[in-house]
Amino acid sequence: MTPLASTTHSLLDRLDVPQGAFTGGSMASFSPVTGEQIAALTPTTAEEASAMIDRAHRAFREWRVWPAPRRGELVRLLGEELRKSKEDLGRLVSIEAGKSPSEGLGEVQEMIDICDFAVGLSRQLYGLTIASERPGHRMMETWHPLGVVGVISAFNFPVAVWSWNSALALVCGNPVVWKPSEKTPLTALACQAILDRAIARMGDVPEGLSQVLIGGKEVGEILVDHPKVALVSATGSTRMGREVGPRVAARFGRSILELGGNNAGIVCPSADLDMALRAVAFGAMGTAGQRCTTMRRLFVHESVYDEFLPRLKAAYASVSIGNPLESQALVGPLIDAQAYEGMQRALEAAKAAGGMVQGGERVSVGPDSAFYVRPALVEMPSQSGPVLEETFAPILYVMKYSDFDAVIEDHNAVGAGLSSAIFTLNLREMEAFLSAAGSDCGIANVNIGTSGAEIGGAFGGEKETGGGRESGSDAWKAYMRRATNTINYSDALPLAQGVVFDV
Ligand code: UN1
Repeated sequence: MTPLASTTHSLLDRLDVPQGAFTGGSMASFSPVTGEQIAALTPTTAEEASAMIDRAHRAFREWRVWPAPRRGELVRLLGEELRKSKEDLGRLVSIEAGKSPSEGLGEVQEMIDICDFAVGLSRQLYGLTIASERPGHRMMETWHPLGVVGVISAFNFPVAVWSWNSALALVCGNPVVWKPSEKTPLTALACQAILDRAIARMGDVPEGLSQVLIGGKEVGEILVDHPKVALVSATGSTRMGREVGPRVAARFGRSILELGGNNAGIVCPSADLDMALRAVAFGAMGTAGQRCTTMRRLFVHESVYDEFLPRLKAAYASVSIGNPLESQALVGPLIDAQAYEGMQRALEAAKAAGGMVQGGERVSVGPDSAFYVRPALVEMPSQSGPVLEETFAPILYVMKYSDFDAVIEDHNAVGAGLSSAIFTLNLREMEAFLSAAGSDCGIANVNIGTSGAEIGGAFGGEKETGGGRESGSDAWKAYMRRATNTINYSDALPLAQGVVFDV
């Protein structure tokens, strides 16, 4: 066994994941840090997956009648267990997704935060009381648990996205069946083990409340098509969402889609350039450009372009790139060879469209099976070719602008609509960007970058990003069904709209 494999195994042992779950199986899993194999898992068969969904559905019948604050108690215990395992789980995220130590820990913090949020929410699943037009009548809306929630998640936030969905689903009265990315199954097993500790402390939780399916697309498809999965919450590419959305809709299931982003920043004449520089650097290079919220396009006003660009180029030339397990480098590896090839293809296309590329080359960190790159900065004459697409790698396309209204048009002229940012000290520009005629994204920020959203707000975006919302605000409503109730406490039966029907 390689040293990294044995480090991984001892972490998994400490996290209470049974040995048999990650050794001796036919599905190899790799770490992007070195490209080495670190585990061999056993894929879930189609029959097993169906049986697990049936089990989850049986759990639903019990869990839905637990008082919501009691369900919240389980999530409170999950938050406690996550606090205890923060270091280990954060390190496992770094091993499996290649995140810097700080970002690995930050992802676990995001899980703790959503648990806290969900615990409070468990006492706030409010409905409205509504005035009835009929005398002696009252109307109200009641929110009920929905059913089994299927979660399909991506490699880049291998644990936080599960927790956004699970913490809310559990307090809302729903069991969860999770199909993690086949690139990051180990962190999923660790999350399940951590939740199992909370379940053991709680005592009488129904069996099958949370389960993990191991495997690729074929296993995810079972969740998508199964009639007992009431809601499919899927995070991944727009291509994936185009398949999942219609299939779930065809059986009248619900879906939450959190798909691609092609997020942009605008640096205005009055921008605090020091702040913009740091925000753009984190937004575009953090997580090696592998966040849905990564900044991929940057519009810089012509009056500050010549001052800002050299500073940005210097940041790109000097950013630390390295092994996240052995250094505090800010940029870790790409997830795999395909990601590297996709990045190179996009850079070639950018050159063909007149782009001037700085960076993007492979950096040698450890074995040849790991793919580290210097983030690429590409000055583009216009927004065309690969700039219109999401390439899941650290490429920032920079364009010069002169007119504010025109840059808003360009900003919105891509398929995706996840996150956006404006850097300005001008109140009019700020408000225009946030207005109905401004950014068309689900997230629009002022003087911060596009990535690193807090859990308190609803997370998600418009257009090809899929329209789903997860995490904070009232995103919980997607995990429940709404009943409208009309109660007649009078001794008469007046009909609505004045209709007469006397028998
Ligand atoms: C994602 O990339 O799917 O806002 C999620 C952020 C993180 C979550 C990203 N809090 O960048």
